Amino acid sequence: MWEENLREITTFDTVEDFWSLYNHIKSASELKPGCDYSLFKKGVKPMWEDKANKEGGRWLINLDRKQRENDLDNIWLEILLCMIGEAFEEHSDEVCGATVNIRPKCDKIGLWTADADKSKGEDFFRRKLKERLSISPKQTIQYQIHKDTQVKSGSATKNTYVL
Ligand code: M7G
Repeated sequence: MWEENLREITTFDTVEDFWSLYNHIKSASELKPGCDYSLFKKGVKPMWEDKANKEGGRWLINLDRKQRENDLDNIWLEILLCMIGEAFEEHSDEVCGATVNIRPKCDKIGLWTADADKSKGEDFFRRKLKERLSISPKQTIQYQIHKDTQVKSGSATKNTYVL
C-alpha cells in the first residue's frame, strides 16, 4: 500500500528547528526518482484521505528535467518558507501542506489546500506563488482537485485551472 511507504522524519515548532532539519537532510534534487518530501501542518497526513485534505486539492508546479538542477531546490525551499512564515496571510488557514515529487521525467511541487471549491476560484495563491517563487512567467501553475487526481491517477489528471 502507498501509505506504508510514508515515513515521518520529524516535527518542529520553531524556525531554528526547521533550519537544523533542513540543513541536515538531502536537498530535494538529490533524492532518487520516485521519492517525495512533504511538509504538513501538525496532525495532517500528506495524503488525500486525511480529513484536512479530502475536500481539497493542490496548486501544482510542473518542473522539467532541466529545472531540477537550477530551480527545484529554490522553489521547494521558498514554498516551505512561505508556509512557515505565514506568507499566505489570511489564507494561511486554508493551506494543509506541500509536497515535492521527484520523478524521472517531470518533478512536481504541490501546495495542498483544504477547500478545492474555494481555492480553485481564488486568485490569491496563484499570484502569491508567482511573486514569491521567482519562477518564469511562462511557468504554469494549475489547480488539481484531489478527488480528480485519485480517480485519474498520475499525469493524466485534468487540470482544473491553468494560469
Ligand atoms: P503520485 O506520487 O502523486 O504521482 O501518485 P506520480 O504519478 O507522478 O508518481 C502516484 C500514485 O501513488 C497514485 O496513483 C496513488 O496510487 C498513490 N498515491 C499518491 N498519493 C498522493 C496518494 C494519497 O494521498 N493516498 C493514496 N491512497 N495513494 C496515493
